[in-house]
Amino acid sequence: MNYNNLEEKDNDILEIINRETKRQQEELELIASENYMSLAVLETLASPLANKYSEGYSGKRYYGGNHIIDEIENLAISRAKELFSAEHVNVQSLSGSPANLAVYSAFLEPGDKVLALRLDHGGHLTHGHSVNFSGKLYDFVHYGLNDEGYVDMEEVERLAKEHKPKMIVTGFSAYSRDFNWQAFRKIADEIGAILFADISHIAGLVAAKVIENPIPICDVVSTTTHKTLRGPRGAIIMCKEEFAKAIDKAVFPGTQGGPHNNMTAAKAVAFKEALSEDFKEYSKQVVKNAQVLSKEFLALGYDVVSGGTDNHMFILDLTPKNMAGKEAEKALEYVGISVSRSTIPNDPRPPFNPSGLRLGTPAITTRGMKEDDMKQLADLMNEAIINFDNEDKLNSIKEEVKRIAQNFPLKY
Ligand code: DSN
Repeated sequence: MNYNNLEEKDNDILEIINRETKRQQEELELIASENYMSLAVLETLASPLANKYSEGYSGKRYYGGNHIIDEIENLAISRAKELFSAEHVNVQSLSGSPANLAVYSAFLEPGDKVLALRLDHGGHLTHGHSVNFSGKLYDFVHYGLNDEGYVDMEEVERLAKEHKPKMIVTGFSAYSRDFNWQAFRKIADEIGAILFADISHIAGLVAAKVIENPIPICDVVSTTTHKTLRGPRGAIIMCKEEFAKAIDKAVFPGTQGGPHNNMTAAKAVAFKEALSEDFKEYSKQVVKNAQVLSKEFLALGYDVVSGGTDNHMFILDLTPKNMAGKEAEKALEYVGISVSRSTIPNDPRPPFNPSGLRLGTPAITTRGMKEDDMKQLADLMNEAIINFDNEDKLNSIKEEVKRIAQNFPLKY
């Protein structure tokens, strides 16, 4: 990319940007929540749209001069509606956590009961963890995974009937299997609960119709826009028309001020990209790559939670290798492969150094990697993990990672 003006004004920051860009070029990204946005999305983020304050919604702003910004927001909304078959979309959410805060505040009063997936079984901090606003404000009860590593629907039903939560949360940040949205709908209807899906991880796969669309089934759905959806960092909230006013009020003025219009426009660009045939092919490849990679690790003697994956990620259980997540993450970081350590269900190890790694394929698939590349990648990662204390070996793996990354260049 061209940074002529920055070069003139601030070489300190430019030098750091260049080093980070080089790192992204030369290393491989297997963090399940990361991706590489297109140059078109990136250019839009850097546009003067960022200068404008636009509190309010199209046609009803609290600042003058917003008639063109209204066009941006309307276009983003109409594209998101088409992409997800949504009745109503709010495109102003700044990120996943503020989006979830807005959803809760639209439907709940402090102290209300909510049922969600526990964090250490694949849920998210904003799904009621005690250190997060969600766990402090609302009374969360948690369901988990069964011994096979799948969401335990019997437990969901039992807890729903026992606690009668006002809301049931579906969705996750570390779970590799399809959710049975209809089964959740049935349980929610039986107790009169609001059904909320956080599809931040799988939104791109939903948009590409690789995964069943929960939006027509749930009352409200939030998603970030930068993971499998491959857009700018940010989020949107989708809901049934009957909840539109409550959601919009909860976003602004309830929990946010002015929207970031450059980000709204970049979301619109990403939605257009996601409506293309290319994006459907990309999304299918993301899942194929994750499935092949998980099989390769099983063949190398690792365990995989639930034995495989239906989406873009899986949780590698390092127990058979007698390794801990933090050490494996560190060895992989050394050789230029970014991953995030993860708990496995009922992990005997502490959360800061758990037994697993969460691996995802959205970013390496954007670079153009295919099934054949997964075997080589699994072999290299295994070598790095088992040689975590052998610096010479790690250095030679690092060179190999750099060589592979250079074969799949980024366009930045
Ligand atoms: N940080 C995101 C993830 O890695 O899943 C969720 O907040």
